[in-house]
Amino acid sequence: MKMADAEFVQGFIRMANDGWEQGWHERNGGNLSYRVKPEEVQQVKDQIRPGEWKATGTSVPGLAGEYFLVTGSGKYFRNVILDPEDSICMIQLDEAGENYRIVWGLVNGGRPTSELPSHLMNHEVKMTASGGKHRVIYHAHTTNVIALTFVLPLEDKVFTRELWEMATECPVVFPDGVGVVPWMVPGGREIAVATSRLMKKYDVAIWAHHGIFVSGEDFDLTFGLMHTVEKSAEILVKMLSMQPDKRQTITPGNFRDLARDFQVTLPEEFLYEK
Ligand code: 2HA
Ligand code: ZN
Repeated sequence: MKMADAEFVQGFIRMANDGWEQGWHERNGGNLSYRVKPEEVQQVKDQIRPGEWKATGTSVPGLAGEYFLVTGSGKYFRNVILDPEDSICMIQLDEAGENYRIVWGLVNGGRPTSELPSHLMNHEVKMTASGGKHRVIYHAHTTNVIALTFVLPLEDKVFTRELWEMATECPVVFPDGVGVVPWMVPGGREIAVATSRLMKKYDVAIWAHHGIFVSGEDFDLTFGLMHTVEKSAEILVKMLSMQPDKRQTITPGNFRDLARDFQVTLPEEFLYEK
């Protein structure tokens, strides 16, 4: 089967294009990775042409030998649907989890996303925490969440509570809350370590003045999580633009009622009195 026709590659391409259409991927902004299932690797094994081993910039022994689809460094999300072979690639990790080789894609040269260390370290943490279920890591430059990082304190408990209050579905969609990474230089191991530390607890990590990382089991759940967080942020930006204070809101008591009826656990640390 041609790689780009495989269902998992089609799902990856559609998600990249959905993100572009949301306006989250100006120029080469954002990146996406998917941990490929062994049976999916089998479907496309005649397309695989292993290249040279190169350093990932980090160490993820828990992901030894795994295959990933990833967007290319400097590539534009808006081009993924038009020319996937130029914009994305499939890589394989070595047995130490320290080197990768491109096995398909990036036909005109290039390398995987500049945020590969963050993607891989998040995959390692989330794979363990989810018992192998999480497969998608997605980074986007979401306008409203970025705007909020200039006006809200950069604290997990503030971002979680404010985003939860903006839409009733939020505590059900991200009951563990969201983490916040202060401004850091992107692209390296240091920001990857900080992000993956938060990903042990959350499925969402906000990068101050930059964007969001989310993790999920499949393309629908992961895109849906990004979309829900960003939509809630948009409502908060609109609300703050109308007036600085809320006349009424969802209260800690309301959240406890919601948690009971929807059978989710909402940590009490986020249900503080203001
Ligand atoms: O340009 O989003 O964080 C890709 C990025 C880097
Ligand atoms: Zn970015």
